[in-house]
Amino acid sequence: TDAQYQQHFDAKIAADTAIEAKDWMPDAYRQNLIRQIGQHAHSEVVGMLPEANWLTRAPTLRRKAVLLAKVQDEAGHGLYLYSAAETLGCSRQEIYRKMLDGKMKYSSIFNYPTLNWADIGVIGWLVDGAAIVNQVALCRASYGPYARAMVKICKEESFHQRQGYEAVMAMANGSEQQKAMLQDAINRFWWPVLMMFGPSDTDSPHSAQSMAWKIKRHSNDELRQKFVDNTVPQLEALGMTAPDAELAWDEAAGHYRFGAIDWSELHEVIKGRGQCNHERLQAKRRAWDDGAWVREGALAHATKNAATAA
Ligand code: FAQ
Repeated sequence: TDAQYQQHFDAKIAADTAIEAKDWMPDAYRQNLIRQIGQHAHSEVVGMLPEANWLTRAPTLRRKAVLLAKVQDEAGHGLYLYSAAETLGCSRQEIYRKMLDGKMKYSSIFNYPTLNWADIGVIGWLVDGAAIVNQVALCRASYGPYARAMVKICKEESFHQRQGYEAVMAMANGSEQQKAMLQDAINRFWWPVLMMFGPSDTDSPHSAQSMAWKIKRHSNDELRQKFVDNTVPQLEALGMTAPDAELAWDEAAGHYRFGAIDWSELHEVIKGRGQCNHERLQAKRRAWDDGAWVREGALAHATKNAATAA
């Protein structure tokens, strides 16, 4: 009976046994995973755009090769995640379409422009740094296919974070102009990066249930704090500052205290009114339309092969 299935599912969650694709699961658990994994996949795919903007303008061949590899990795992450979502019974086309139609979200951070080369270093360092803190926790998510995809993704993200830090180190040790560019990029990205972790725990509708199901192992605020604690020493090592007068070490708490986040900005960006929301969706819609001939060609080829085999 359903009650027995539910009991079996609850026992697995309690025992930290992974839920697999063919296992029974409550429909709300399935839908919640499709929502989160789908948004995560869309973020990887849309996340290629801000960096792709600088592929043709990277300062050296080495930087260009590294950035190309990183952007390709992001495409790969999108593919693993769409595959993980498909194991839950949704079609890739269907959720991709929802993203193109603005009915499914992707991370707020990719709605900010990349104005200069320093932004690319800062994305690798801070955006991938934030992504790792969030994704390391997801390696232990209760849904097996999602957790396993996260393990591989985290290994690649850690290379991304280091290449970003190496790029910003070069600028921090460079000319006064380079230092100023870096500080400006940090000033623009700092707060939006803190917003990547989602609304505060008191305003996060999905958190309680996702934590009970062990999809999320830590709350949004816990992960945000962990990121700040990791990052401030890196900021200091660069000789740079954060645009936050209240950022300070709290000896008693063993954490860095930071200023209030402007939640209205996150809400505006999530609602589609950020600086680049329109441009990002336009770019993805154009890519979808321009790729129609590839999909048609691949389908015709597969049909021909199947007929030959028969
Ligand atoms: N942006 O109740 P909660 C990357 C939405 S890293 C947009 O707290 P939840 C790597 C949320 O979806 C970035 N929307 O929700 C890379 C929900 O909306 P809904 C991707 C946000 O799910 C680097 C509503 O607000 N990483 O791509 C944001 O429990 C460089 C209420 O929020 C992931 O997606 C936001 N910042 O917690 C690629 C990680 N925050 O569905 C290229 C996986 C919240 O009700 C270059 N996801 N919302 O319409 C998660 O861990 C979670 O989904 C959270 C949100 C923590 C993002």
